[in-house]
Order: sequence, then C-alpha cells, then structure tokens
Amino acid sequence: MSDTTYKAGFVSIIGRPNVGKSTLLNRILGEKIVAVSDKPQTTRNVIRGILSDETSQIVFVDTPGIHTARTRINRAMVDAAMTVVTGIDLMLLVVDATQKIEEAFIKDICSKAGAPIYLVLNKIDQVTPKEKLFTVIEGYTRLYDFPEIIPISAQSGSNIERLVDLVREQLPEGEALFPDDILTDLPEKFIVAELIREKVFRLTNREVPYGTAVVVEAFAERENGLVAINATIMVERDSHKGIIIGKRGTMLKKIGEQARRDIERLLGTKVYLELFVQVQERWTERTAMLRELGYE
Ligand SMILES: Nc1nc2c(ncn2[C@@H]2O[C@H](COP(=O)(O)OP(=O)(O)OP(=O)(O)O)[C@@H](O)[C@H]2O)c(=O)[nH]1
Ligand SMILES: [Mg+2]
Repeated sequence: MSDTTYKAGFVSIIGRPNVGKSTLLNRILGEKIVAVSDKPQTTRNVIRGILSDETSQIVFVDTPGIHTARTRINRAMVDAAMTVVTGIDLMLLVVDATQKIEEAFIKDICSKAGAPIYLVLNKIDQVTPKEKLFTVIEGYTRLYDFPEIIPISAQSGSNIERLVDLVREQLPEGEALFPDDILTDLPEKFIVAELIREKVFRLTNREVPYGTAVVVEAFAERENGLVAINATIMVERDSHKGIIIGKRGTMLKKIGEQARRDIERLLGTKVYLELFVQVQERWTERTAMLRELGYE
C-alpha cells in the first residue's frame, strides 16, 4: 500500500546468559543462524539478524549474555554486549520468567540504556501455575517503567508475532538499511562456523565447549550444486582434542552429521563437510587469536 510509511531500525536483544536471546532471534527469523544451547555463554559475538517485509526492516542484534566475566574472552563478550545498549532504536531486555528477579542487574541495565526498553518475559511455557505470571509482571513493573512487558515463549513461538508487531510500531520511519533478501550481514562462513560450534556446545561438557572455536577454512560450490566445506575446531588442550574426536572418531562424526544437517537446511543444498581438530594452547587468553576470531 502506498500510504503506509516504511519503517526501519535496530533492536538489540540483551540479557543474562541462557535466558533464550538467541532462541528468540532464530524464532523471529524462522531460520537457525545463531547457536543455542542449554549452557550459559553460548553466544560470543554481536550478531545481526534481519527481518524484512513490505512495511519494515527490523535489524535484531543478538548479544552475548551479560555476566561477571573473569576470563579474557568472557570480558570481550560482555563488552561487546554492552556496546549495543546505545546506538539503537529499541532494546529488548530478555529475562527468564521462571527465575527470580535480579533487581540490581535490571536497574543497572535500564539506567544505561539509550533507547526505550521493552521487557521480554521468556520461557512462559515453564511458568506454573499460569497465575504466577501476574506476580512476575508486577515485580518487574515495580522496578522500572517499561513501556511494554511482553510474555513469550521463544521455544514454542507463543506471542512472538505480537512481540514483532510491538517492535515494528516503535521503529522510526526510514529506508531499508540492508538488502531485503538477506537474513544477516555476516558472511555464510561465519554462520556455518556458528552452527558447528553449536553442536560442540550441545554434545560436550564442562570446560570443553568453552575452550573451542570453529574456523571455516574452505567453502566451495561445486558444479553439481554441492557445497564443500572444510572447518577446523580449535581446542585449548590435547585432552580436549581427544574428547572432541571421541572413541574411534565417533564424537567428531556426530558433530559433523548434526552440523551438516543444519547447514544443508540453511543453504538449501547438499553439503560435504570435513572437520579437523587443532590444539591452540590458551587461545582464549591471547589477543591475536581473539582478534582473528572476531571476539575482540
Ligand atoms: N522452556 C523453554 N526453554 C527455552 C525457551 N527459550 C530458550 N530456551 C532454552 O534456554 C536455553 C538457552 O537458550 P539460548 O537461546 O542459547 O540463550 P541465550 O540467552 O542466547 O544464552 P547466551 O548466548 O549464553 O547468552 C536453551 O536450552 C533453550 O532451548 C523457552 O521459551 N522455553
Ligand atoms: Mg545466545
């Protein structure tokens, strides 16, 4: 319709680790482009996901969970998340509706925000009995005058359309900032690495996932439409290399198979995926490595 004005803007998704920020981004886009796992600190980079339609373009910015960071890489992650508190049109502060309200944290974030803040109460599928939700909403209302409080389930998709509608209303008039046919401004190589890293996060435990990074070394489209990908999983220790490879290569095979399925879905083509494992001691504390991987 010619009488509707086009809207465009940036919306950051901020919150504690593990509250479901990345699940929300994937749900909004209808595609998996960012890693999701049951472990905190899954997301390491600021990642833009773009939702375009005839009336608007919304650039959602997923961020690493904000926590008290002790290691070098974690400090870089939290710094990255905090940069997206300003320079945006709207902030979605995501909290886990089943967890207790962190007053000091909420107040601190709200005091730093340079844009309106909508509170997103996630995981409402886990709130029982349902009436408890009213108490939760009331608790947050007392802390800050949020223009909107939106209960959702990023996992089931409940109330996501409503959330996107409310976001759209808040955006300024403006022209699209990105082509309308891309889901993210990041290169395919990055998303592929992210999908592989997600499998490592899901399939390994304790300190192993936190010491891994994935680098896509080669990405080639063959004539028959098949995409051939070589990627290296970096680990911090020899013993971790053993865990990632597994008995007779079973773990690496599992990581590869699950990642390949996701990558094929994303690219819409057959994929040939070859994975390597390499030890890079203490890479999570080394400036050069952190830079190279885009974490600093
Ligand atoms: N039950 C339920 N689980 C959810 C929901 N949304 C996310 N989860 C789960 O919560 C966990 C964390 O989800 P993520 O999306 O990785 O959380 P995040 O906030 O991006 O975490 P970081 O990247 O570590 O900051 C995963 O196990 C998700 O499956 C939801 O609406 N309901
Ligand atoms: Mg995340």
